Amino acid sequence: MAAGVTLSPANAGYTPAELAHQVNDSGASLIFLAPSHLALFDKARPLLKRSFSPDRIVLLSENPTSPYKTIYDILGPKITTQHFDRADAGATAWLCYSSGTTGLPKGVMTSHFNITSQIQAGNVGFQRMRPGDAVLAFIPYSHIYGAVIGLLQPISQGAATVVLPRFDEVPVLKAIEKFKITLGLFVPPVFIVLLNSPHVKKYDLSSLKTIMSGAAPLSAELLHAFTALIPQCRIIQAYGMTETSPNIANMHRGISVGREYSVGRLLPGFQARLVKEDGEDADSSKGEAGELWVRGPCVMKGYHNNPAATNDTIAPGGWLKTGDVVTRDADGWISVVDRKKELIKYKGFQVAPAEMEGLLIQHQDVLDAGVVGVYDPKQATELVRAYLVLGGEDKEKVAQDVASWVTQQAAKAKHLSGGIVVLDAIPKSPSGKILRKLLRERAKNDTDT
Ligand code: 4UV
Repeated sequence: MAAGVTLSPANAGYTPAELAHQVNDSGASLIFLAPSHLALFDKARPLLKRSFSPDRIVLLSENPTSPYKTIYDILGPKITTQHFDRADAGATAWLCYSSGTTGLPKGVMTSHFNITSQIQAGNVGFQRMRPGDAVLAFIPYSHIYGAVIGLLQPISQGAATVVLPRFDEVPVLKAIEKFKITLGLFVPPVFIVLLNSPHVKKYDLSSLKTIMSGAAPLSAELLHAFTALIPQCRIIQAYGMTETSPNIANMHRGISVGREYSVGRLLPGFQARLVKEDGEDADSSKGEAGELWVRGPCVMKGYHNNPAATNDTIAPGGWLKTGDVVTRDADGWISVVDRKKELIKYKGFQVAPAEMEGLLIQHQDVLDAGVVGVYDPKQATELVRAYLVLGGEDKEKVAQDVASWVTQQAAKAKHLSGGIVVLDAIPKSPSGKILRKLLRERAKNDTDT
């Protein structure tokens, strides 16, 4: 980043096709890889638009059997502090992928200015990081939460960041004890796993001062239950999106009783509007809800190579449409009450229904598909459910084949964890648009998966 390049972080759990899509779409010209991902990259190669000569591939650690350079060959054995002044504040620093309010995942152009603004705005209250703090980040760096809050904010403030490749119960508890973690970055399902864990009591978690929960709604019940488990630790809920670098609002000044359902107040620098279906601003004093539109220095530059999607998302005046329906009380506390956009959140990961439907109809026995999220309170996450019109005789067997086929084609978040429901037809509008709202309503009552 300091050298002025744009980084596009890819999910380590991607399939070759998913990785190839991001490499091609982002126009990446250099690939940084852990040696454990060389095999994945080799499988993606036939799908790539450009060929990568060996000098365009850099390994992140030594691997004696491969011809590629490592990052240490480039930086030297001892990494020293250097000042770079090549990066222009408005240049794209980070290109994460997000489906936004509709359609397929798109590259979100996050500038250096967006990130430094986010770090300054976010480094307040209980989310503040300073030297001596240790932040636990198992949230992937391919997601803006991991990238900005888990990596760049602690580094910029002189705090330590402790990196784990994924969330696993015991390694996480061990890391909290060993590294005296002060700030944990969680997503809602993690609270449930730890609440049910027999191991929690075996570790010293007394260093924890704050845990941030983001990327999906955290219920007041979970918040209270976890506070009872680790009483000295404050749970603060944060809300935001890839397109806003990410944090828009959080409980940076703590929670007040009766406001546990809220995602807190706007971060400094953000302005907000609540816009109703008819385009008018909602009257917050009457408790009216509206789609949250925000503007400010953390709002992305736009979608990479996609001016049409950018124009649909950023309204005149610089207002970014979040796709979330919220209310705001007289003290400015915001509550997310609905999601207007198509997006499904599986354990904080994005799943774009349009991408899943496009994939599913490639299966020979899938005649039509509609995909929605269904909430599972036991895991505190949405699951991915497919409504399918199927060919073939034995529909049950075909459905099983489709489910296992998807596990080969897509990263784990996109597997059909919410099951398959077979329909005679997918509900559509006269213009052919899938009526996902009807499917979501149906999902609330369905027991037939
Ligand atoms: O684009 P994205 O995948 O972005 C995120 C951002 C997560 C974070 C994490 C730490 C923060 O401090 C922060 O501010 C944000 O997940 O998905 C964006 C959508 O996820 C839903 C909402 O629909 C967003 O538009 N979402 C994110 N956080 C919450 C949430 C939340 N706390 N409550 C309800 N929905």
